Amino acid sequence: MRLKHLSIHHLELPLVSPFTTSFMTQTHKRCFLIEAQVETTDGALVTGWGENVALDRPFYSAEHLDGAAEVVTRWLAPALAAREDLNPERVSGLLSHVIGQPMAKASLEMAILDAALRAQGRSFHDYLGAVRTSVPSGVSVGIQDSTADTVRVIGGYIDEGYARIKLKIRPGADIAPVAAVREEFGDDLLFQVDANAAYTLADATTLAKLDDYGLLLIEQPLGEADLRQHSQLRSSLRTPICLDESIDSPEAAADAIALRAVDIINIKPGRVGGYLAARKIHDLAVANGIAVWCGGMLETGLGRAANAALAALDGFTLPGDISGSDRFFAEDITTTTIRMHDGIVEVPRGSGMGVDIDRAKVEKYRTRLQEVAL
Ligand code: OSB
Ligand code: MG
Repeated sequence: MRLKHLSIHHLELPLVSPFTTSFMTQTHKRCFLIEAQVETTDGALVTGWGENVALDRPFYSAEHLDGAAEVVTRWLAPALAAREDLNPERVSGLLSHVIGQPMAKASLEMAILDAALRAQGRSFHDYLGAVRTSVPSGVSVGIQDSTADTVRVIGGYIDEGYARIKLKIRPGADIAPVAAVREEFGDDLLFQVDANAAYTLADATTLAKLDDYGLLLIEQPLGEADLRQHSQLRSSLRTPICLDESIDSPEAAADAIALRAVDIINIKPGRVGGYLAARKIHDLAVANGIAVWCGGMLETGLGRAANAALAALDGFTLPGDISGSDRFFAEDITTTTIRMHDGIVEVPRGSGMGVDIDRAKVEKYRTRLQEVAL
């Protein structure tokens, strides 16, 4: 197949409530969707969609949204356009001369993958060889203004039926809210925390206090480049260490495992360069006895559908950040949306990534449309 045309739809969706991490507060979700038009070898024109998960500021990873759009349009898409023999499995190799930019690359590969699967009438779930048709649904809870608010907000998600709670922490908003949540909801609650790189090794004593609360894991306590320090911290904590920001490729995952820096990996397809790299990390982790779960980046219904399919692979043994669309959005841009019930979400299994784009909703939330002729 051949890539003929890209439309980049820049979107801004209001969040139902502000989302605060150790690095920023988001009130809106900004992202772009790539609509790729491809011509198959038998001459059919097919459209595929990809979602870019870069944040609008480079505070979580080195990429930012407008930069990712520029990288896609100036360097990535042109590198694919010349090829008559394009297929999803070739995309990452064709883009490897561009250094870094995993989220930009992931979004373009996703659009090509969606188009290729739609051309075959095949679902991503089937393509992956996933067997489970539903996955446990966890929710990521932002830092709240007070411990009382934390308990109230988490209580709401427990009442809704979420299978697992992840609470964002930062220095000064860590032990007290964690202790209060355990006290209120008991030891059976599947509960974990995410520091988004807010600590250093000098905080090892504080972090060790979390060992008293039976957490499933602590996610990314230290800086993204600090594999060696995570290895050192790991030997002084009982709470399992999960890496998010540090794992930006399959190679980084292999290094973290070799350095004994990690017990559990949060796999986010955008952060690691795409869904195919995500599957490689899954396979590598399974082979090394490392548990994985699927992370999220406040995706729209498109990205969440694809994440749910990925999370249906066997090695995803922990609940992911695959909450219902209504966790973040009053209205989504896909015709069917992800819903959580009884602690699970069903994996959408329509053609391609499993869901269809609602063009009226895309137009409603669109701030800019870029056309890229190739
Ligand atoms: O660290 O997992 C994270 C959102 C934006 C940036 C980083 C993270 C997150 C989340 C959201 O925790 C999880 C979700 O999409 O449900
Ligand atoms: Mg995280």
